[in-house]
Amino acid sequence: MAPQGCRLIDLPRIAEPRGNLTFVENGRQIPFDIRRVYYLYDIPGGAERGGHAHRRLQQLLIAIAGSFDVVVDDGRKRQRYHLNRSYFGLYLPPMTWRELDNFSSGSVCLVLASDPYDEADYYRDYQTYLNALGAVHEHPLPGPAGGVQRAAG
Ligand code: T46
Repeated sequence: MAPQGCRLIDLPRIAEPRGNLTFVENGRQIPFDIRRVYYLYDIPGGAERGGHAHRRLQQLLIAIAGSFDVVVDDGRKRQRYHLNRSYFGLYLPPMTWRELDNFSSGSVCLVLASDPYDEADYYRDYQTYLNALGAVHEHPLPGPAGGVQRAAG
């Protein structure tokens, strides 16, 4: 089972002989209004990103070029997603721990976010994150990532 609330979203794809087009609109394909867009690029081989959770932020992660993995953890369940299609987005609700790795050469991670950047919204320490979840989850299960879920395409 996927961590609480996390899911792959199949985005619209207009396929034409001259190329494909995918779009995202507020309140349509994703469950939040977009208030920030950023992207990760020029990522060196072996690099790891993330390693934190957000108190309130919702995000959609898209492999706009190349591929990478996102390990998602809600304090009870952990799932590794392999993103390699620009028409799939991984939705991450608030209070979701994420770690990104296995970036392919030339990969780009596009992120649509529900709020502007705010360092106060981060849990950057895993134990602090688990403690914050304590009221909700009594038996957190940190541990090695399980099987890989691949965006079917
Ligand atoms: C996530 C993954 C995919 C800003 O100034 N503005 C921003 O919008 C962001 C996202 C970051 N920053 C600054 C904060 C740090 O000084 O850029 C530096 C690196 O940020 P961070 O360590 O958060 O980067 P990642 O790639 O580890 O994580 C980011 C997002 O924070 C996170 O929510 O899901 O990208």
